[in-house]
Amino acid sequence: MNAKQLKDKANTLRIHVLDAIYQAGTGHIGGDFSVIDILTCLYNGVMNVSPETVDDPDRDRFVLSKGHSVEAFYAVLADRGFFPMEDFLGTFSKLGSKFIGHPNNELPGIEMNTGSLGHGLPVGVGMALAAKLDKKDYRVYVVLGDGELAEGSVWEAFQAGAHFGLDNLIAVVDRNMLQISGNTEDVMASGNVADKLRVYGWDVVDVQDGNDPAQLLKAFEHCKERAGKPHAIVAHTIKGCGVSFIQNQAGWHHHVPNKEQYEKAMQELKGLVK
Ligand SMILES: Cc1ncc(C[n+]2csc(CCOP(=O)(O)OP(=O)(O)O)c2C)c(N)n1
Ligand SMILES: [Mg+2]
Repeated sequence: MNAKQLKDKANTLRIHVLDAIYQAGTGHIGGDFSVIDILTCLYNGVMNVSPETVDDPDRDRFVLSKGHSVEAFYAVLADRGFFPMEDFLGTFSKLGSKFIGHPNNELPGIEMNTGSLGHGLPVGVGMALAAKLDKKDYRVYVVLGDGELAEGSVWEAFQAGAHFGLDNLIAVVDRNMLQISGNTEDVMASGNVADKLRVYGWDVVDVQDGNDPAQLLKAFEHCKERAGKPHAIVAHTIKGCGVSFIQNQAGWHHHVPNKEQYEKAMQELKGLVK
């Protein structure tokens, strides 16, 4: 799939995410729209995983460490055929549904339950180290939020990843400059994340537009070609990307659109897909 097709797919999936959140009356729309281009690329060309290979020991592993962006994750997995889209859209966040408000590993294709920030990368390090010990070729992809970088466990994992030379580990930081309560640099400054990770011994690609599949695909390709160090992609994204009044607003981290906002957002997103 080329970059244009991936962007169209991501925007179509934004429409499903909007529907799911509006109908359920809950969800994290800002982080979903920030990360959905990254997830769309990973599951449509980058990672070696499919609905037929969810139990294959050689499959690539994926962990959504910023688990609150689960609506984007469910939409991308449904689109790839891991489960029916209607099951997600029809039951999301309802009593008894497996489609709960954070990733649920009872669903096919979900490796790890996440939501408590700061745990995905440490587990990803373990998965990548296991591949090395078992002499397997699979890669491990972990997506983190930039607010999540305030968790100390993340930095222990960055250190361990370099220590063990885990070049089969790819950490993607969704660098949208916002977290739940405001700008990341006001809440807990991360500064130049790429520079920090280089000092930690990681191979780093700074992606200027982390909502552009063309730039993301190039970065993922680079990671596959380089050996010796773990890889980090610092993806400079826009939180809420795709809807004018949602993007770059901390208040939309966990805000649910009312009817008027839903209709306006839907109109804007449909305009993007054409
Ligand atoms: C350990 C932990 N502390 C607090 C929270 C509450 N929380 C949920 S999302 C969030 C902000 C995350 O910001 P960021 O990682 O930047 O995500 P994004 O901007 O991509 O939505 C917080 C603090 C949590 N889920 N886990
Ligand atoms: Mg953020």
